Amino acid sequence: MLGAPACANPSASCTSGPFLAGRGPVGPEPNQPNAIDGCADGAAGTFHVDESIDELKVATLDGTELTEGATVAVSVKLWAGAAYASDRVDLYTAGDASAPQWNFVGTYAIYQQGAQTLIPKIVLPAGATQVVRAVLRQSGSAAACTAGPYDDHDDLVFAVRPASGPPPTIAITAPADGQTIRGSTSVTVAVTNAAVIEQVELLADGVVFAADATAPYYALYDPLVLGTHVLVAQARDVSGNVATSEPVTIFAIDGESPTVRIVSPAAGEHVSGTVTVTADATDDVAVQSVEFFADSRLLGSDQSAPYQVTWATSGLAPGAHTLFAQAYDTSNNVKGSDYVTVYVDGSAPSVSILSPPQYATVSGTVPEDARGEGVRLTRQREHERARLRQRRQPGADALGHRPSCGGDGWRDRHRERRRVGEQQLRARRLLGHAGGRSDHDALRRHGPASGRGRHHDVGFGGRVLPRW
Ligand SMILES: [Ca+2]
Ligand SMILES: [Ca+2]
Ligand SMILES: [Ca+2]
Repeated sequence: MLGAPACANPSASCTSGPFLAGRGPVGPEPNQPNAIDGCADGAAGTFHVDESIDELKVATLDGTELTEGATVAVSVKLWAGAAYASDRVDLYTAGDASAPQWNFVGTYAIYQQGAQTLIPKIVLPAGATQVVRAVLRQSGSAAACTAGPYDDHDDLVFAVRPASGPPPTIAITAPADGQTIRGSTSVTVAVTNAAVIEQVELLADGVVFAADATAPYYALYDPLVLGTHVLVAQARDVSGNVATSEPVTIFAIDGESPTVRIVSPAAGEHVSGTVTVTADATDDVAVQSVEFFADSRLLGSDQSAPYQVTWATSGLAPGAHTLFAQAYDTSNNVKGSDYVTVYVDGSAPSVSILSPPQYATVSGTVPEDARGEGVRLTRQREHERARLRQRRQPGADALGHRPSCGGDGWRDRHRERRRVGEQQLRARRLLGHAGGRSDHDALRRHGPASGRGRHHDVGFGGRVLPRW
Protein backbone atom coordinates (compact mmCIF):
# COMPACT_ATOMS: atom_id res chain seq x y z
CA MET A 1 0.00 0.00 0.00
CA LEU A 2 2.85 2.36 0.87
CA GLY A 3 5.18 0.97 -1.82
CA ALA A 4 7.43 -0.92 0.62
CA PRO A 5 7.32 -4.04 2.82
CA ALA A 6 5.50 -3.30 6.09
CA CYS A 7 4.70 -4.79 9.52
CA ALA A 8 1.21 -3.62 10.52
CA ASN A 9 1.43 -4.40 14.26
CA PRO A 10 4.12 -3.63 16.83
CA SER A 11 6.35 -6.56 17.66
CA ALA A 12 9.93 -7.22 18.70
CA SER A 13 11.13 -7.14 15.10
CA CYS A 14 10.06 -6.52 11.54
CA THR A 15 11.71 -7.96 8.38
CA SER A 16 11.26 -7.34 4.70
CA GLY A 17 11.75 -10.98 3.79
CA PRO A 18 12.73 -11.56 0.16
CA PHE A 19 10.86 -8.56 -1.23
CA LEU A 20 13.84 -6.24 -1.42
CA ALA A 21 16.30 -8.67 -3.04
CA GLY A 22 18.07 -7.22 -6.10
CA ARG A 23 17.84 -3.68 -7.36
CA GLY A 24 14.99 -2.01 -9.22
CA PRO A 25 15.23 -2.53 -12.96
CA VAL A 26 18.17 -4.91 -12.55
CA GLY A 27 15.82 -7.19 -10.62
CA PRO A 28 14.50 -9.19 -9.18
CA GLU A 29 13.24 -6.69 -6.44
CA PRO A 30 9.50 -7.25 -6.56
CA ASN A 31 7.46 -4.03 -6.32
CA GLN A 32 10.53 -1.99 -7.19
CA PRO A 33 11.79 0.51 -6.37
CA ASN A 34 10.42 -0.26 -2.82
CA ALA A 35 10.82 3.41 -1.92
CA ILE A 36 7.71 4.98 -0.42
CA ASP A 37 8.48 8.28 -2.10
CA GLY A 38 9.15 6.54 -5.47
CA CYS A 39 12.90 7.25 -5.48
CA ALA A 40 14.17 5.28 -8.48
CA ASP A 41 17.03 2.72 -8.29
CA GLY A 42 20.01 2.74 -10.65
CA ALA A 43 19.71 0.49 -13.67
CA ALA A 44 23.34 -0.46 -14.36
CA GLY A 45 24.95 -3.85 -13.86
CA THR A 46 23.83 -7.34 -12.98
CA PHE A 47 22.02 -8.92 -10.00
CA HIS A 48 24.56 -10.21 -7.45
CA VAL A 49 27.44 -9.10 -9.60
CA ASP A 50 26.86 -5.46 -8.82
CA GLU A 51 25.34 -3.62 -5.83
CA SER A 52 21.92 -4.28 -4.31
CA ILE A 53 20.17 -4.12 -0.95
CA ASP A 54 18.56 -7.51 -0.44
CA GLU A 55 16.87 -7.40 2.96
CA LEU A 56 16.06 -4.98 5.87
CA LYS A 57 15.16 -5.90 9.45
CA VAL A 58 14.54 -3.86 12.62
CA ALA A 59 14.64 -5.58 16.01
CA THR A 60 14.70 -4.47 19.62
CA LEU A 61 17.78 -5.30 21.66
CA ASP A 62 15.86 -6.74 24.60
CA GLY A 63 13.03 -8.58 22.86
CA THR A 64 10.36 -6.07 23.84
CA GLU A 65 8.09 -4.51 21.27
CA LEU A 66 9.36 -1.82 18.97
CA THR A 67 8.64 1.31 21.00
CA GLU A 68 9.13 5.03 20.51
CA GLY A 69 12.51 6.09 21.90
CA ALA A 70 13.84 2.53 21.99
CA THR A 71 17.25 1.67 20.63
CA VAL A 72 16.91 -0.96 17.92
CA ALA A 73 19.24 -2.79 15.59
CA VAL A 74 18.77 -2.33 11.86
CA SER A 75 20.14 -5.23 9.80
CA VAL A 76 21.02 -4.27 6.24
CA LYS A 77 21.78 -7.35 4.13
CA LEU A 78 23.41 -6.36 0.85
CA TRP A 79 25.56 -7.36 -2.08
CA ALA A 80 28.64 -5.35 -3.04
CA GLY A 81 30.47 -5.49 -6.38
CA ALA A 82 34.17 -5.32 -7.16
CA ALA A 83 34.22 -1.57 -6.51
CA TYR A 84 32.90 -2.12 -2.93
CA ALA A 85 35.58 0.12 -1.44
CA SER A 86 33.80 3.19 -2.77
CA ASP A 87 30.38 1.90 -1.67
CA ARG A 88 28.53 3.42 1.29
CA VAL A 89 25.28 2.69 3.09
CA ASP A 90 23.32 5.68 4.40
CA LEU A 91 20.56 5.11 6.93
CA TYR A 92 17.49 7.33 7.43
CA THR A 93 14.41 7.14 9.62
CA ALA A 94 11.05 8.90 9.51
CA GLY A 95 8.40 8.88 12.25
CA ASP A 96 5.51 9.06 9.85
CA ALA A 97 5.70 6.71 6.87
CA SER A 98 2.75 8.42 5.23
CA ALA A 99 4.60 11.76 5.03
CA PRO A 100 8.26 10.95 5.55
CA GLN A 101 10.62 13.63 6.92
CA TRP A 102 13.93 11.86 6.62
CA ASN A 103 16.24 11.90 9.63
CA PHE A 104 19.80 11.02 8.68
CA VAL A 105 21.21 8.42 11.11
CA GLY A 106 24.65 7.60 9.72
CA THR A 107 26.88 6.43 6.88
CA TYR A 108 28.54 3.02 6.98
CA ALA A 109 31.40 1.61 4.90
CA ILE A 110 31.32 -1.68 3.01
CA TYR A 111 33.94 -4.11 4.20
CA GLN A 112 34.01 -6.77 1.51
CA GLN A 113 32.81 -7.83 -1.94
CA GLY A 114 29.70 -10.03 -2.19
CA ALA A 115 27.05 -10.73 0.47
CA GLN A 116 27.27 -9.12 3.90
CA THR A 117 25.11 -7.63 6.64
CA LEU A 118 25.62 -4.29 8.42
CA ILE A 119 23.84 -3.91 11.78
CA PRO A 120 23.88 -0.28 12.96
CA LYS A 121 21.83 0.77 15.99
CA ILE A 122 19.34 3.58 15.89
CA VAL A 123 16.90 5.22 18.29
CA LEU A 124 13.30 5.11 17.11
CA PRO A 125 11.67 8.51 16.83
CA ALA A 126 8.09 9.22 17.85
CA GLY A 127 5.42 7.92 15.49
CA ALA A 128 3.04 4.98 15.24
CA THR A 129 3.97 3.94 11.70
CA GLN A 130 7.61 4.50 11.00
CA VAL A 131 9.94 3.82 8.13
CA VAL A 132 13.62 3.10 7.87
CA ARG A 133 15.45 3.67 4.57
CA ALA A 134 18.75 2.24 3.49
CA VAL A 135 20.60 3.79 0.55
CA LEU A 136 23.46 1.84 -1.07
CA ARG A 137 25.49 4.22 -3.24
CA GLN A 138 28.76 4.24 -5.12
CA SER A 139 30.74 7.40 -4.29
CA GLY A 140 28.79 10.63 -4.07
CA SER A 141 27.35 12.14 -0.91
CA ALA A 142 24.73 10.91 1.53
CA ALA A 143 21.17 11.73 0.49
CA ALA A 144 17.78 10.11 0.97
CA CYS A 145 17.53 9.76 -2.79
CA THR A 146 20.61 9.46 -4.97
CA ALA A 147 21.01 9.13 -8.72
CA GLY A 148 24.00 6.79 -9.18
CA PRO A 149 23.64 3.98 -11.78
CA TYR A 150 24.44 1.33 -9.17
CA ASP A 151 22.45 2.92 -6.32
CA ASP A 152 19.64 1.07 -4.55
CA HIS A 153 17.05 2.61 -2.19
CA ASP A 154 14.88 0.30 -0.07
CA ASP A 155 12.39 1.08 2.71
CA LEU A 156 10.88 -0.97 5.53
CA VAL A 157 7.67 0.25 7.20
CA PHE A 158 6.75 -0.97 10.68
CA ALA A 159 4.33 -0.22 13.49
CA VAL A 160 5.75 1.22 16.72
CA ARG A 161 4.21 1.19 20.17
CA PRO A 162 3.88 4.59 21.83
CA ALA A 163 6.35 5.26 24.60
CA SER A 164 4.66 4.35 27.87
CA GLY A 165 6.71 6.40 30.31
CA PRO A 166 8.09 9.89 30.51
CA PRO A 167 10.91 10.82 28.20
CA PRO A 168 14.47 10.13 29.30
CA THR A 169 15.82 12.61 31.81
CA ILE A 170 19.21 13.35 33.26
CA ALA A 171 19.82 15.43 36.36
CA ILE A 172 22.68 16.34 38.65
CA THR A 173 21.63 15.15 42.10
CA ALA A 174 24.66 16.55 43.94
CA PRO A 175 25.86 19.16 44.63
CA ALA A 176 22.66 21.16 44.97
CA ASP A 177 22.04 24.25 42.89
CA GLY A 178 23.47 27.26 44.68
CA GLN A 179 25.61 25.17 46.99
CA THR A 180 28.88 26.47 48.39
CA ILE A 181 31.74 24.03 48.20
CA ARG A 182 35.16 23.94 49.78
CA GLY A 183 37.84 22.20 47.77
CA SER A 184 36.69 19.31 45.57
CA THR A 185 33.21 17.85 45.50
CA SER A 186 31.60 14.69 44.16
CA VAL A 187 29.13 15.29 41.35
CA THR A 188 26.47 12.59 41.01
CA VAL A 189 24.09 12.16 38.09
CA ALA A 190 20.76 10.36 37.83
CA VAL A 191 19.53 9.14 34.44
CA THR A 192 15.96 7.91 34.07
CA ASN A 193 14.04 6.31 31.21
CA ALA A 194 17.16 6.31 29.14
CA ALA A 195 17.85 4.27 26.09
CA VAL A 196 21.21 2.51 26.01
CA ILE A 197 23.59 5.01 27.56
CA GLU A 198 27.00 5.08 26.02
CA GLN A 199 28.38 7.45 28.62
CA VAL A 200 27.54 10.34 30.85
CA GLU A 201 29.67 13.42 30.48
CA LEU A 202 30.11 16.09 33.13
CA LEU A 203 30.85 19.65 32.13
CA ALA A 204 31.99 22.60 34.21
CA ASP A 205 31.60 26.01 32.63
CA GLY A 206 31.02 24.31 29.28
CA VAL A 207 34.10 22.11 29.36
CA VAL A 208 33.95 18.34 29.85
CA PHE A 209 35.92 17.40 32.95
CA ALA A 210 34.82 13.77 33.41
CA ALA A 211 32.98 10.92 31.69
CA ASP A 212 31.49 7.80 33.17
CA ALA A 213 30.22 4.84 31.17
CA THR A 214 28.60 2.86 33.97
CA ALA A 215 25.91 3.63 36.49
CA PRO A 216 25.92 5.03 39.09
CA TYR A 217 27.33 8.02 37.29
CA TYR A 218 29.55 10.31 39.32
CA ALA A 219 32.88 12.11 39.22
CA LEU A 220 35.01 14.32 41.38
CA TYR A 221 35.08 18.01 40.55
CA ASP A 222 37.95 20.10 41.82
CA PRO A 223 37.57 23.71 40.71
CA LEU A 224 40.85 25.30 39.77
CA VAL A 225 39.52 28.76 40.39
CA LEU A 226 37.48 30.04 43.29
CA GLY A 227 34.12 31.58 42.50
CA THR A 228 31.03 30.62 40.55
CA HIS A 229 30.92 27.51 38.37
CA VAL A 230 28.11 25.98 36.34
CA LEU A 231 27.85 22.19 36.16
CA VAL A 232 25.93 20.31 33.46
CA ALA A 233 25.56 16.58 32.81
CA GLN A 234 24.97 15.06 29.41
CA ALA A 235 23.94 11.50 28.61
CA ARG A 236 24.94 10.24 25.22
CA ASP A 237 23.21 7.13 23.91
CA VAL A 238 24.61 4.60 21.47
CA SER A 239 22.95 6.41 18.59
CA GLY A 240 24.64 9.65 19.47
CA ASN A 241 21.54 11.26 20.95
CA VAL A 242 22.29 13.57 23.85
CA ALA A 243 20.15 14.43 26.85
CA THR A 244 21.27 17.43 28.87
CA SER A 245 20.58 18.17 32.53
CA GLU A 246 19.48 21.43 34.04
CA PRO A 247 22.55 23.49 35.04
CA VAL A 248 23.68 23.52 38.64
CA THR A 249 25.47 26.63 39.88
CA ILE A 250 27.96 26.21 42.68
CA PHE A 251 30.26 28.59 44.53
CA ALA A 252 33.78 27.43 45.23
CA ILE A 253 35.27 29.12 48.26
CA ASP A 254 38.48 28.84 50.17
CA GLY A 255 37.31 27.25 53.37
CA GLU A 256 40.67 26.47 54.86
CA SER A 257 42.08 28.86 57.42
CA PRO A 258 45.70 29.91 57.23
CA THR A 259 48.25 28.82 59.76
CA VAL A 260 50.37 31.29 61.66
CA ARG A 261 52.99 31.20 64.40
CA ILE A 262 55.33 33.71 65.90
CA VAL A 263 58.91 32.69 65.20
CA SER A 264 60.68 35.65 66.77
CA PRO A 265 61.11 36.57 69.56
CA ALA A 266 61.03 33.14 71.14
CA ALA A 267 58.86 32.37 74.13
CA GLY A 268 60.64 33.29 77.35
CA GLU A 269 63.10 35.58 75.60
CA HIS A 270 64.21 38.80 77.33
CA VAL A 271 63.83 41.74 75.03
CA SER A 272 64.52 45.45 75.14
CA GLY A 273 64.36 48.48 72.94
CA THR A 274 62.77 48.10 69.52
CA VAL A 275 61.92 44.47 68.84
CA THR A 276 61.10 42.97 65.44
CA VAL A 277 58.27 40.51 65.81
CA THR A 278 58.24 37.95 62.99
CA ALA A 279 55.61 35.35 62.11
CA ASP A 280 55.36 32.48 59.67
CA ALA A 281 52.00 32.26 57.89
CA THR A 282 50.83 29.85 55.20
CA ASP A 283 47.58 29.19 53.41
CA ASP A 284 46.26 26.74 50.81
CA VAL A 285 45.37 29.70 48.59
CA ALA A 286 47.05 32.88 49.73
CA VAL A 287 47.75 34.82 52.91
CA GLN A 288 46.19 38.26 52.82
CA SER A 289 47.75 39.77 55.92
CA VAL A 290 49.12 39.06 59.37
CA GLU A 291 48.21 41.21 62.36
CA PHE A 292 50.40 41.48 65.43
CA PHE A 293 49.31 42.19 68.97
CA ALA A 294 51.17 42.88 72.18
CA ASP A 295 49.09 42.50 75.32
CA SER A 296 45.97 42.58 73.09
CA ARG A 297 47.01 45.92 71.59
CA LEU A 298 47.35 45.95 67.80
CA LEU A 299 50.94 46.67 66.84
CA GLY A 300 50.31 46.63 63.11
CA SER A 301 49.91 44.27 60.19
CA ASP A 302 51.99 43.05 57.28
CA GLN A 303 50.71 42.03 53.85
CA SER A 304 53.76 40.23 52.56
CA ALA A 305 56.30 37.74 53.78
CA PRO A 306 58.37 37.92 55.86
CA TYR A 307 55.49 38.98 58.09
CA GLN A 308 56.82 41.30 60.77
CA VAL A 309 56.27 44.48 62.71
CA THR A 310 58.41 46.47 65.07
CA TRP A 311 57.51 46.68 68.74
CA ALA A 312 58.80 49.55 70.87
CA THR A 313 59.26 48.16 74.35
CA SER A 314 60.86 51.18 75.95
CA GLY A 315 58.38 52.69 78.34
CA LEU A 316 56.65 49.37 78.91
CA ALA A 317 56.48 47.95 82.39
CA PRO A 318 59.30 45.48 82.93
CA GLY A 319 58.27 41.85 83.08
CA ALA A 320 56.05 39.49 81.11
CA HIS A 321 54.28 40.67 77.96
CA THR A 322 52.23 38.56 75.60
CA LEU A 323 52.60 38.54 71.83
CA PHE A 324 49.96 37.22 69.48
CA ALA A 325 49.51 37.12 65.70
CA GLN A 326 46.56 36.32 63.49
CA ALA A 327 46.59 35.62 59.76
CA TYR A 328 43.87 36.30 57.20
CA ASP A 329 43.67 34.48 53.87
CA THR A 330 42.23 36.02 50.74
CA SER A 331 38.80 34.63 51.63
CA ASN A 332 38.98 36.28 55.04
CA ASN A 333 39.42 33.04 56.91
CA VAL A 334 41.31 33.97 60.03
CA LYS A 335 43.46 31.95 62.40
CA GLY A 336 45.32 33.05 65.51
CA SER A 337 48.77 31.98 66.62
CA ASP A 338 49.73 30.58 69.99
CA TYR A 339 50.52 33.19 72.61
CA VAL A 340 54.20 33.94 73.10
CA THR A 341 55.25 35.42 76.44
CA VAL A 342 58.48 37.45 76.52
CA TYR A 343 60.08 39.55 79.22
CA VAL A 344 60.78 43.22 78.74
CA ASP A 345 64.04 44.02 80.51
CA GLY A 346 65.31 47.12 78.83
CA SER A 347 65.35 49.84 81.49
CA ALA A 348 67.81 50.41 84.32
CA PRO A 349 66.33 49.89 87.74
CA SER A 350 65.05 53.22 88.88
CA VAL A 351 64.53 54.69 92.27
CA SER A 352 62.26 57.40 93.47
CA ILE A 353 62.94 59.35 96.60
CA LEU A 354 59.71 59.70 98.46
CA SER A 355 61.15 61.05 101.73
CA PRO A 356 62.61 63.35 102.79
CA PRO A 357 61.05 65.91 100.51
CA GLN A 358 63.31 68.06 98.43
CA TYR A 359 65.17 70.83 100.28
CA ALA A 360 64.15 69.42 103.69
CA THR A 361 66.56 70.06 106.53
CA VAL A 362 67.53 66.75 108.07
CA SER A 363 69.67 65.66 111.03
CA GLY A 364 70.59 62.47 112.81
CA THR A 365 69.34 59.27 111.23
CA VAL A 366 66.75 60.12 108.67
CA PRO A 367 64.21 57.46 107.82
CA GLU A 368 64.06 57.33 104.07
CA ASP A 369 61.21 55.96 102.07
CA ALA A 370 62.76 55.16 98.77
CA ARG A 371 61.70 52.70 96.15
CA GLY A 372 64.23 49.90 96.14
CA GLU A 373 66.95 50.57 98.68
CA GLY A 374 66.34 52.35 101.88
CA VAL A 375 68.16 55.69 102.05
CA ARG A 376 69.95 56.51 105.22
CA LEU A 377 72.17 59.36 106.19
CA THR A 378 74.38 58.72 109.16
CA ARG A 379 76.67 60.96 111.13
CA GLN A 380 79.65 58.80 110.20
CA ARG A 381 78.92 59.45 106.60
CA GLU A 382 78.58 63.12 107.25
CA HIS A 383 82.06 63.19 108.70
CA GLU A 384 83.51 61.57 105.65
CA ARG A 385 81.87 64.16 103.49
CA ALA A 386 83.02 66.92 105.81
CA ARG A 387 86.65 65.97 105.29
CA LEU A 388 86.22 66.32 101.61
CA ARG A 389 84.41 69.61 102.08
CA GLN A 390 87.40 71.07 103.89
CA ARG A 391 89.54 70.64 100.82
CA ARG A 392 87.03 72.20 98.58
CA GLN A 393 87.43 75.78 97.53
CA PRO A 394 84.56 78.24 97.56
CA GLY A 395 82.67 78.65 94.35
CA ALA A 396 83.05 75.10 93.05
CA ASP A 397 80.06 73.08 92.10
CA ALA A 398 79.12 69.52 93.06
CA LEU A 399 81.68 67.95 90.77
CA GLY A 400 84.50 70.20 91.90
CA HIS A 401 84.31 72.64 89.02
CA ARG A 402 85.29 76.09 89.84
CA PRO A 403 85.32 79.37 87.99
CA SER A 404 88.62 79.83 86.22
CA CYS A 405 89.18 83.04 88.09
CA GLY A 406 89.34 81.20 91.39
CA GLY A 407 93.12 80.98 91.21
CA ASP A 408 93.44 77.33 92.45
CA GLY A 409 95.77 74.87 90.78
CA TRP A 410 94.84 72.09 88.43
CA ARG A 411 95.83 69.41 90.95
CA ASP A 412 93.30 70.49 93.48
CA ARG A 413 90.50 70.49 91.00
CA HIS A 414 91.52 67.13 89.70
CA ARG A 415 91.70 65.63 93.16
CA GLU A 416 88.31 66.90 94.09
CA ARG A 417 86.70 65.54 90.97
CA ARG A 418 88.24 62.16 91.49
CA ARG A 419 87.02 61.99 95.08
CA VAL A 420 83.49 62.86 94.13
CA GLY A 421 83.65 60.26 91.34
CA GLU A 422 84.86 57.62 93.72
CA GLN A 423 82.06 58.37 96.10
CA GLN A 424 79.54 57.91 93.36
CA LEU A 425 81.16 54.73 92.13
CA ARG A 426 81.16 53.31 95.64
CA ALA A 427 77.52 54.09 96.03
CA ARG A 428 76.82 52.33 92.79
CA ARG A 429 78.72 49.21 93.78
CA LEU A 430 76.99 49.00 97.10
CA LEU A 431 73.71 48.70 95.29
CA GLY A 432 74.95 46.26 92.66
CA HIS A 433 73.88 48.43 89.78
CA ALA A 434 76.64 47.59 87.43
CA GLY A 435 74.19 47.51 84.50
CA GLY A 436 72.25 50.52 85.68
CA ARG A 437 71.94 53.86 84.08
CA SER A 438 75.01 55.98 84.36
CA ASP A 439 73.41 59.33 83.95
CA HIS A 440 74.07 60.81 87.26
CA ASP A 441 72.08 63.93 86.69
CA ALA A 442 68.96 61.98 85.87
CA LEU A 443 68.97 60.36 89.25
CA ARG A 444 69.82 63.00 91.73
CA ARG A 445 68.12 65.96 93.09
CA HIS A 446 69.84 69.28 93.33
CA GLY A 447 69.07 71.80 95.92
CA PRO A 448 69.89 75.47 95.39
CA ALA A 449 72.85 76.91 97.22
CA SER A 450 71.63 78.01 100.54
CA GLY A 451 73.12 79.13 103.77
CA ARG A 452 70.73 77.08 105.83
CA GLY A 453 71.92 73.70 106.97
CA ARG A 454 73.54 71.17 104.73
CA HIS A 455 72.27 70.26 101.31
CA HIS A 456 72.69 66.77 99.90
CA ASP A 457 72.50 65.23 96.50
CA VAL A 458 70.77 61.87 96.45
CA GLY A 459 72.71 59.57 94.16
CA PHE A 460 72.47 56.10 92.69
CA GLY A 461 70.26 53.63 94.39
CA GLY A 462 69.08 56.14 96.90
CA ARG A 463 72.46 56.76 98.46
CA VAL A 464 72.65 60.21 99.92
CA LEU A 465 75.60 62.23 98.81
CA PRO A 466 76.35 65.48 100.51
CA ARG A 467 76.28 68.54 98.38
CA TRP A 468 79.54 70.40 98.78
CA1 LIG B 1 15.16 -0.64 -4.38
CA1 LIG C 1 16.78 -3.90 -3.30
CA1 LIG D 1 42.66 29.33 52.84
